[in-house]
Amino acid sequence: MSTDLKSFLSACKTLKDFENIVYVLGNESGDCDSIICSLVFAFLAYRSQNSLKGTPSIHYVPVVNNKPHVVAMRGEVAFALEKAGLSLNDLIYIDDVYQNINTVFLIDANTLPVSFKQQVSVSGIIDHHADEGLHADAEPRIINTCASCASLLIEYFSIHKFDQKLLDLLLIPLVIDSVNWTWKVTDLDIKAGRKIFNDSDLTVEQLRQKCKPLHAQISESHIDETQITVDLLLEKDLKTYRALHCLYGISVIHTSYQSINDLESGIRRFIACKHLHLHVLICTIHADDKNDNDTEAAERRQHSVQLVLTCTQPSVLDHIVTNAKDTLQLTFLESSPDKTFRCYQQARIEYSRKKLQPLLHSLLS
Ligand SMILES: [Mn+2]
Repeated sequence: MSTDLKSFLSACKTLKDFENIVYVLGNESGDCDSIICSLVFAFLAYRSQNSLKGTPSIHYVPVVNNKPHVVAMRGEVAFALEKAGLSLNDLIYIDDVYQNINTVFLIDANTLPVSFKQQVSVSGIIDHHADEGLHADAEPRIINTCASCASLLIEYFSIHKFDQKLLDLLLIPLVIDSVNWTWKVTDLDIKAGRKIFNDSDLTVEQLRQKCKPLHAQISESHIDETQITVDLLLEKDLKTYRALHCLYGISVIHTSYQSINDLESGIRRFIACKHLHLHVLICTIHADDKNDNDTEAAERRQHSVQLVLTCTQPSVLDHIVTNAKDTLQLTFLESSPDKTFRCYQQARIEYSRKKLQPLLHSLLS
């Protein structure tokens, strides 16, 4: 029985009995939350089953739903793995196991990737995105709003003994996704934070203070997005969705669109290569919050959002903008002469991808 993550992952790589494998799949963006949560879930599911029955009958294998060279662009993933004594090479990537997948457990997602061609059953779901209402038989089927999927995992495994090391690892996506306890924090996240620090009285502000050094380390691990190619940048945090007659992608970056060289031609190339009808780029710019020493300052924290919409049919963009501009409070910035590439300032910053996508989806259906 593997007692640490590294030997667990190498044992997973040698499994041959594909019928009994449940692949624990994170979401397509291959972000830190997805990767760490699918890893920890698979490890704990394997271990808790092992302690119950001896030899596990089901093998839970964590899978990164993205390509290694794209995940390598996420400095924070390498940072988190390093804390757990792992490297990017220890992970199992979708392309290596795709052919063998019969059953998946979805973590940080509640639908199968649009790229899946074969028949796959979904055995369970733990996720914090908008519920798309699919896979009703999944057990468990936990879909709750909170900053990080890590909080749901901590709740789910609360009856088991959690090693501090695993809790410390889950703290990393929690700090990233809550922007150090200032963004989308719910009671579930606070509960998880209290469990991690083994202190049931901690306030959000205390959690924020405690995690400040970690948050600073995470920020330093980020790769400078202005230094990587447009194609890689758009792919780095991409999610693809299928609407009635349309395949669309939403990428998130953390710099202004103006700072990216050749963005427009890059997006057009990307759309053609990914067979997308529409691409939405969300530019989320968090100001440096090193000087925030109090909650009030955190609330005043500068955070701005730009939306870049690209579609070969300008009428589709007309439709989206006409119907979403009030909700999102869009201000026009610029567009290509043919209006198939448009940039807006988005005042409603709480419409991140999680909230924007269902809105977009309803407009495209
Ligand atoms: Mn997540």
